[in-house]
Amino acid sequence: MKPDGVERGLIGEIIGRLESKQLRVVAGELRTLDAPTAKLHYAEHDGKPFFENLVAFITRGPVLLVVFEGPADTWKVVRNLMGATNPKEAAPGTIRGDLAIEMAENLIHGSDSLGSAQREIGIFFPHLG
Ligand code: FUP
Repeated sequence: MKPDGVERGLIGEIIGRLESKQLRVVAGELRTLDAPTAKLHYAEHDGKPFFENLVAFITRGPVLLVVFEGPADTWKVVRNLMGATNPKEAAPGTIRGDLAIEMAENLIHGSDSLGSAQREIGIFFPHLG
């Protein structure tokens, strides 16, 4: 969960939606990211016009880092619950569709493939790798 979600007091709401889907929390930590870690995490966006703002946003306060476990394709299940990247286009019923409005403050990140999940878990929870 991104800093906006923590700031807005939406931890319970957002984690609750994933838990209600029957995904299980297997690791979690509230942590303020430093810029090098944020840049590593978002390396695929390095050089894009929004990159510096994205790094400033994601490091402005604590994020809630959570690893969820599910029966299969958990990353896909989470992405479906998150909704589209741009909250203005995210479907009602999704986290972003119901709770966010600005692209730059879209509440939640989720890995977009099994490989991304492995990579990101390695960055934030190296002991789980
Ligand atoms: P997502 O995987 O849905 O989180 O989206 P991306 O990895 O494509 O983008 C990561 C974050 O960069 C988004 F959550 C918001 C931000 N972003 C912008 O601010 N502007 C853009 O044009 C694209 C992404």
